[in-house]
Amino acid sequence: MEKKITILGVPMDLGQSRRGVNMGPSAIRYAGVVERLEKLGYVVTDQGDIEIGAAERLHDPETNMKNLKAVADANAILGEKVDGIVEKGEFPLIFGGDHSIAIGTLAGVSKHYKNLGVIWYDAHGDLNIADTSPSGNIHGMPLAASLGHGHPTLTDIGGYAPKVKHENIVIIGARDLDKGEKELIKDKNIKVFTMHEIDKLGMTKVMEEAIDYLKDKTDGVHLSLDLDALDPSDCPGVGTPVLGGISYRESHLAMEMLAESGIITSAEFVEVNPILDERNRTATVAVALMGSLFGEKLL
Ligand code: 6HN
Ligand code: MN
Ligand code: MN
Ligand code: MN
Repeated sequence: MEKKITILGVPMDLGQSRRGVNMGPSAIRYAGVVERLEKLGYVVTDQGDIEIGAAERLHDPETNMKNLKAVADANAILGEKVDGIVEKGEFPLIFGGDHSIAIGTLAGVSKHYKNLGVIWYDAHGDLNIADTSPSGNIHGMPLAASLGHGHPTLTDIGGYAPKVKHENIVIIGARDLDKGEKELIKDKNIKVFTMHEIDKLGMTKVMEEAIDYLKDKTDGVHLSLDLDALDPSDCPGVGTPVLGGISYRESHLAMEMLAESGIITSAEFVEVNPILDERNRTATVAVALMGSLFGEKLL
């Protein structure tokens, strides 16, 4: 991993319908992320937050999407910023904001790799397109958009598509997939470790398989970590909690194994909503997991 980490906050709340997730970056900073990473020997630069445009709050019946333009505009700016961070040889560490920001992060990262891998750590697949979305919320669409599926306003951000190939992604923690998402997973043979596999195989085996699956065919791997992948008892501060999630300890193990593997080249932590949280627990968990991802050891 690079020794220089650059943080960028994205106070995006227009990709879903619950206010407060725009305060995620502040909550993560408040939980002590910079100090935590500096202690590990990294040089950390915080570029602050990018600006998010005004909400349209329109559910456009034509597109079945909410705030399409504002979400797309912010992601285009995010993509350019992230591109600049990678250009300088630094590790981009992005704080959401809702998960729609993965579209911009991947737009910025992916042009630097021939075969970018993505680990999507999430209760959801985020593989909807407007036609399959039950909500019209763009935070349920970023992985699909990055694979080239959906509205061109989203898929073509950064001026190219797709950002990633179906065979280069791994979803971990899924337990709430919509009908269209399941169809896409089967149709494209997307690698998914649902909670069933995590229960059955254990997190060690799941991570070994996930790392093996990506290691040789990718030249960089982005970690997109949605805090709702974890169980709501550990991470109550998320907008779309789903019971029966990954535990705090299993998540540490997953991050530690990623650190050992050395494959991760960029990361984002999303969906922290301090308004829905209890004493900033979810942001605190996020920062603890970043510690493990960047090599923190217990002994
Ligand atoms: N997330 N599948 C649901 C939808 O509305 O498309 C939920 C998406 C949640 C998205 O948590 O990032
Ligand atoms: Mn998500
Ligand atoms: Mn989710
Ligand atoms: Mn659902």
